Amino acid sequence: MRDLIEALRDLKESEVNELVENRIAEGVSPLEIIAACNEGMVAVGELFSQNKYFISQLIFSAEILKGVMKRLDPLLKGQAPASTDKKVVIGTVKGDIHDIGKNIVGTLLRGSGFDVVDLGVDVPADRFVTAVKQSGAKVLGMSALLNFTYPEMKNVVDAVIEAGLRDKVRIIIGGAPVNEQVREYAGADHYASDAVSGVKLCKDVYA
Ligand code: B12
Repeated sequence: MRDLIEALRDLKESEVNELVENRIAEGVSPLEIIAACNEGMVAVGELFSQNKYFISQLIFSAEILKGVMKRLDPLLKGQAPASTDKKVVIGTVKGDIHDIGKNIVGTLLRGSGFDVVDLGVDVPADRFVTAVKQSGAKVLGMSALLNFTYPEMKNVVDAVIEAGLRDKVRIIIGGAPVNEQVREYAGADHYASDAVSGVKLCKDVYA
């Protein structure tokens, strides 16, 4: 997958698309392709933090990855029918507009038979709370890719406590720079390093 990781890092759109097609044809799982793309995006992020890439390149990398996801989405969706009793509320926290990872989580959840209430990006705490109340979801998933939005994750957890819902909903957080320390700080129940482990956690809640 090195070639795909490097093509994405170097923003070679047509090469990325060609390599993705080749991998699909070879029978490589879409999840493996996503993992490689993730690595490519981390490399793009590193070049950005070293001032070798600028915001325009960040935007372009996201466009390339969105194109790849459009191609992979139908392969991820699976055959599972939407179920009404397995509900998950997801969203990217206030102040943050990164949504590619969150969308992958949503697609995989739907493919596993979950009914997903996706609140989108830049979601304030009260909207998370309202959605959990209205849907009766037992899982609330938050995505954040900016370290200055960690306090927002804590705000959401605090708002859930204030609404008296804390013992009714399991809170899972994710996003590239998030880790166990952030989970502890925010007061969430679980941290998922990738979409697949996030889906597994949701399955455990509803098992
Ligand atoms: C693409 C990108 C953008 C795009 C986003 C487009 C979009 N529609 O999402 C744009 C150009 C808009 C952008 C903007 C900015 N970005 Co940006 N961006 C990235 C980049 C390169 C890739 C992110 C990505 O899509 N990765 C691929 C996906 C698939 O990975 P993922 O999101 O991590 O998701 C996976 C897992 O984490 C997990 N997951 C994610 N969420 C959740 C949630 C749950 C519940 C679960 C279970 C799992 C889960 O599942 C996914 C699949 O396995 C990252 C670099 C990086 N290291 O990630 C920087 C990065 C996140 N950005 C960064 C910065 C600084 C910014 C800006 C502040 C730049 C600026 N000066 O304006 C702005 C902020 C805008 C805002 N307010 O949100 C920094 C953040 C540093 C930090 N730690 O705070 C990073 C790390 C780059 C860097 N190294 O400096 N960015």
